[in-house]
Amino acid sequence: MIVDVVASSGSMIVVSNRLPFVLKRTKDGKLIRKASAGGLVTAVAPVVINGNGLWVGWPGIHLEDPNEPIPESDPSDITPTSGLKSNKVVAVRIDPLIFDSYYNGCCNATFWPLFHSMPDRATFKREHWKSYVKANKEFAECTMEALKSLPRVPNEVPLIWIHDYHLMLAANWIRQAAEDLEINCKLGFFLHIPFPPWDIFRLFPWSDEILQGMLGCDMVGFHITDYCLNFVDCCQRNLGCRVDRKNLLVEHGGRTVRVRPLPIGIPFDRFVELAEKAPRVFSTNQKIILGVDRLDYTKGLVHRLRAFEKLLENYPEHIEKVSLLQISVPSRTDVKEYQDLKEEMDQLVGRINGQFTTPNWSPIRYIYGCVSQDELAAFYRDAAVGLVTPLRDGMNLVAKEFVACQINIPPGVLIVSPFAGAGETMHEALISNPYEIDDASEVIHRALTMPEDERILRMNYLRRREKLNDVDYWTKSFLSAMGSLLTQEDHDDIG
Ligand code: ADQ
Repeated sequence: MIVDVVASSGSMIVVSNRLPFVLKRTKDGKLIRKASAGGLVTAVAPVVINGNGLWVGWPGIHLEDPNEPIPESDPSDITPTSGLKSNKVVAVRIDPLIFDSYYNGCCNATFWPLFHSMPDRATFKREHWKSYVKANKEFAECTMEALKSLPRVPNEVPLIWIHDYHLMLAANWIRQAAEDLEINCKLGFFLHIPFPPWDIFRLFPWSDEILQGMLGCDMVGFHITDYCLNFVDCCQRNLGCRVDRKNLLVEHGGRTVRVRPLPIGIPFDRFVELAEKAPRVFSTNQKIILGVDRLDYTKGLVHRLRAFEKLLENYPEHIEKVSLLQISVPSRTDVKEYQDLKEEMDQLVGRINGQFTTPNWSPIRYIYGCVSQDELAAFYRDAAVGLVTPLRDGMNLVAKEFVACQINIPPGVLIVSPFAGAGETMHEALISNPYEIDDASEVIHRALTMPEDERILRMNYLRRREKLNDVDYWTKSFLSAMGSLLTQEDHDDIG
């Protein structure tokens, strides 16, 4: 049962690498806020605002003056974070060189590829690790300041919710500092990317420290059970912890840590509303296959283009009838691997279009940029096929946004990679292994030729599940799992 945990247990402190908005400096030196509107922010911000909470994170800019105040949101801002007053925000300040080596180095050049099971792309540098330790300490200290500032209410225990691979060490320091000061709190962690199997994880030279950091929490959440089992396995094999695989428990430092699969959802109703309002975007009768991704090597974009090319070679009946619309938002553009990927994509799109384009038709339409939420909803709604084929992905929200917007009857078809968390939970999608180009092209053909009644049946199930398990449900599930710790702690025991 989902309960109103924050109301019953006290306030919440959210800790994430980024605050739910970024600060920008205008030409005249004034600091202003720029809102972010992702699903996570939409779901978590109200809990912080309504539950007397605080949000600890880096503000997106290096602030030199430690006393410079955080500005309030602009009166025209109608995003969920507009209610987050500056006194509810703790901006973490980190030396720019340390930040660069922590964020671009350890987080994005080591953990990102390693946790996506791509160790060949990972770099292991002692300097980056040292910066990661320093940055995590900084976040932990800021969180402690936030915790100390909360009013102490009898029988209420503040919850601290730490997000993602940037902050895997912080929990342990927070726990120790809180214990020293005799401040009661409960700590939870959620990892948004996959947790890799032991033989990959142990390649990281300081893997013990990572596990010890995460085990500073009372509960550790992942998208799916496989990642939970990987984590439990690593705790046993790296640290020698006693574990209970069935109940997903790890014993560490005299405490029992719960591990839970908590698949993230999207703001389903908001996407439906957008899809209902958005004007038509495609002027032709051609069927559109849609891909929407950050331009990242984990998303399988090169494999996807090759599968589409194979489709045109093997099934020429789709020529002039089907186009692939690939929308890729620029990401980590100052990193060489990402620049190389952009180059490869540009060349591949050029080559395939050069080979197949006719006077009336081009096979690939490629947008390198961000599109608005309204436009995105219209693309999702009017596409015949949603192609979500990452090589590895924690969950993948695009698959969920696509089905939410599929309000036309008959609907389109979703294709998902089995290597995304979404492939584990969205059972009625067509599953396609992106590494096997021939098979991937067959699956696209199957989607394009699927009978209407099968499309309706599959999409109905997919939509029903995502509506029920939306992002609010996810937030409440997390809080509920944390909250039940307050009363059931004594029962968690590895027998
Ligand atoms: P990401 O790797 O960023 O998230 P994803 O879950 O697909 O991946 O979310 C991307 C978001 O960006 C979606 O909401 C999508 O609408 C938006 N987006 C992508 N391309 C866009 C474009 N061109 N224009 C506008 N918007 C665009 C990480 C993990 C995922 C996990 C999420 C949440 O890597 O596996 O699902 O966190 O936990």
